[in-house]
Amino acid sequence: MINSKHKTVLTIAGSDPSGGAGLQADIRTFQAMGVYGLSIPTVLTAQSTEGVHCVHELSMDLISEQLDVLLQDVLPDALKTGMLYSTDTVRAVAGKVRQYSLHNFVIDPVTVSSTGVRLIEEQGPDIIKNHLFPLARVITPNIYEAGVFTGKEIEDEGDMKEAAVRLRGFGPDTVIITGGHLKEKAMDLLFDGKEFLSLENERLEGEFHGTGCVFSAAITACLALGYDVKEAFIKAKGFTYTAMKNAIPIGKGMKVLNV
Ligand code: PXL
Repeated sequence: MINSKHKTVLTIAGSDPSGGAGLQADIRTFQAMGVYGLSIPTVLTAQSTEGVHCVHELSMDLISEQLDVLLQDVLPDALKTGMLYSTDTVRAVAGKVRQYSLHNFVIDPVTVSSTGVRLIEEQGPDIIKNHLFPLARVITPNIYEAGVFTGKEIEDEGDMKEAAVRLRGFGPDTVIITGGHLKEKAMDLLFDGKEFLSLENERLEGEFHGTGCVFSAAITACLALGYDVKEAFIKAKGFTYTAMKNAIPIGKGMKVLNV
């Protein structure tokens, strides 16, 4: 039941009909964490647990209008972005975050799908780096994305630390790099400009769809609930790990997280 004490959390992201990733995964996560989910789709995809078939952008006018109509009514306690796809969308979102003074902004800088399909325009990463990162409370790239934004591939913990420092130089308050795909161990690393905090866990066997979406959505929910960034990191990590452990094979492809 919703009451006036409820926190509202907005996701601006792509639609994934399988619900494993994207907007639908964000809303499932918000609901599980006890916050009220608002959502603005940026693109529609045709996809299943087996992969992304195509991406269809919504018009800029529609994305801007969705933002204005919603934000003139409800100012969320936190928000996150997922798949933005076009440079125009990135610019529009940056403009609205400034215009409405939105806070607790978490960026999951989505660039490719787990199956290797491109989820952003060629110039997208540069525009995200220059226009969106400076507005963020937290950014949550995985090691592949961190490599795209810094221009240097990440292979070990040392590379991760170096990348976190460089990424923070682009303007976000805190950087959290997720290292589930690291060779040596599954480790996530936070850097807030003062210190590092790394959280490690046993690697889980199998392929999972939407881990980055669920993790960043859980952090966003925690910020809305008033946790500080380190507490949000620890809670979101535990939440995501449990959801991965209990992941369900709803289709023929990757398992989806059981949030
Ligand atoms: O996991 C990244 C991601 C985010 N958003 C949407 C996606 C995917 C991956 O497939 O489809 C809509």
